Amino acid sequence: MNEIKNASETFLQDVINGLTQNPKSLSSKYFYDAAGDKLFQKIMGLSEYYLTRKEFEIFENQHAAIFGKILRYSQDFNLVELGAGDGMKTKILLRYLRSKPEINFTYFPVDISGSVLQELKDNLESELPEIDVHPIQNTYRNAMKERVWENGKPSLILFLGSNIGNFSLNESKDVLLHVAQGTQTHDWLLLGVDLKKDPSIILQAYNDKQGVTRDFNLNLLKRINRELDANFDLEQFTHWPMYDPLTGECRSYLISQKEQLVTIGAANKLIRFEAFEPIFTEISRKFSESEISQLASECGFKVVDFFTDSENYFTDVLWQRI
Ligand code: AVJ
Repeated sequence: MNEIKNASETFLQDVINGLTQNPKSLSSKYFYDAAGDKLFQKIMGLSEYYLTRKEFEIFENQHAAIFGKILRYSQDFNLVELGAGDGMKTKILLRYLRSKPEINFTYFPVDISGSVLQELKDNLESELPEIDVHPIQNTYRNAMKERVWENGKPSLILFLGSNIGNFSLNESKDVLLHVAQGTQTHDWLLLGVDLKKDPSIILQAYNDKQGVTRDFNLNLLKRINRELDANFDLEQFTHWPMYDPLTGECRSYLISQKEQLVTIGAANKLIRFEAFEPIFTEISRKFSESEISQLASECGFKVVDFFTDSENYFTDVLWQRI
């Protein structure tokens, strides 16, 4: 009960802070309530959203090569996944590990969303019941600080699906420094990164024809209405994604279509919007291979190998802690 209260107080605090700043912003980590989880699952199936498909291809074709690097050193380890979500792609890796009797591991999926973690746990209990699963509902940084898995064994940290792209450059360094601080020398990080590519391909992935990504973005306002007793009129906000090839940032905004006042009942606050004022809601950063290598060295890792799909759209890069 206490935890639930704290979580919703933090949510309220973050929303009020974000909406009283100029420019206004809301954190994309709040996209993922039960409805947001469902919408993101729908996004992963869209033809425009290549990211999931490409990472799937990498795992299908290269899982043995990836684990060939890691398992040479230890057959007994902690498998920690930051932002596990529904774990669909990870299941390819889990099935492979389970098929090797000499390998001994416990799986620690970390996610901010309790509903998606429960779904993952239920799914693994029925499909891969031999795997020892310990879900952790937490943010990446807090999970890396608390390290409930710590037992002296080596760790492989999975940070897949371009989840690292959701941070500003400074924040992503900070998250990766938390990973470095929470691991030992020679531990592993498998990092899923979306690569810089033709801007039109990237933009379409965040502006699909069916409008699922629009609904996903707008769902944040719906969640604020429901959980924080607010009255956003969803008809009066539009989805606006844009990609900057220089920074590699795909940014999403919600644009207020008119001058309007919105009440956040839980804080007894009125928020004023000017006509066409944006709320910045999400960043999905794309990297080049050289930027990934630089990030690794800045954060205390060395690059062991890049595992990339046939079109060079996406890469799962294996880092080792130095
Ligand atoms: C789950 C953070 C990887 O940034 O591509 C999908 C979320 N946002 N469509 C991404 C998302 C809009 C996604 N990540």
